[in-house]
Amino acid sequence: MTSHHDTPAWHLTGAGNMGTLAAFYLRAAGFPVALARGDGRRKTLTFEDGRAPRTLDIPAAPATPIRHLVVACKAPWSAAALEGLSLAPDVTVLRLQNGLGSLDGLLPAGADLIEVVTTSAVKGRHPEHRVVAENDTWMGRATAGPAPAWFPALAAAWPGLEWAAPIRPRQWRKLVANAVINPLTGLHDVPNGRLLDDPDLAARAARLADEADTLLRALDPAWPGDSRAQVAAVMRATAGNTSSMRADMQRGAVTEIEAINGWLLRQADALGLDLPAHRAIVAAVRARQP
Ligand code: KPL
Repeated sequence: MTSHHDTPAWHLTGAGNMGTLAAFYLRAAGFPVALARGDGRRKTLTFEDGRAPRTLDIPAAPATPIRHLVVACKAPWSAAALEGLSLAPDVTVLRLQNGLGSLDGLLPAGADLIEVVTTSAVKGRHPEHRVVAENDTWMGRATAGPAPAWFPALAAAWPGLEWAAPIRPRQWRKLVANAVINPLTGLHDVPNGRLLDDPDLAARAARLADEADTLLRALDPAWPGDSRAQVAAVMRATAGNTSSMRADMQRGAVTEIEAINGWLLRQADALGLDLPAHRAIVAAVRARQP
């Protein structure tokens, strides 16, 4: 007999690029995946490595309550995406979003929150999603501990997926890269690599990286504080890319600034620290969005 512990049935909220990628791998692992709300959707995934395109049908949700949920909507839409969903008291949530803290206060007290940090990249818009890079992906909780029973099956189907316990160092690294690269590329409408080539932008990036290190060191004295170099490596690896915030700003959408640099500012406030470069850039992005 198969119990739900062996074959979790997943619900998905946010069937954009990352949500579609997660649904594709969950399905490849043999797990049912349905949309948490709305009508079913047919997606096409294409790959840059010559693999044939794949069609993915994500049906509408079967019966609730939801026991396994992927949250892959943009961070600012989290509250709206979860509103009215019937979540089991011990729901397992995979959070596949930029930034930190976007589900705080939105989940049942007994929820098992598993954070996902990925360096994979998917482009395009519904219904066509182009998988441009399958790199490393980490899943883990804020605390150390073993992976759930379903994890090995998923890791076998999801290239580069590893369990990270705790997830925090991975999250903080990604957060700093996003906090430096995203608002600068969005405000100046440039690809990521321009932050290496333009001396003025490079200096601003260095200040943002240093301020982030100051805060993260205050939160955890073991934080390595090498963000300048780490972020420069991301800029080099993604030099031709349009960051997600630049893309949001180009189409006049609300950005993830509150979950990225806003999270840094909230932590800094709580510690009585000032991060003037982050304060200024958050204000500049807010002034430019709807
Ligand atoms: O994750 C990213 C994003 O655009 O949100 C980076 C790492 C900055 C790559 O573009």
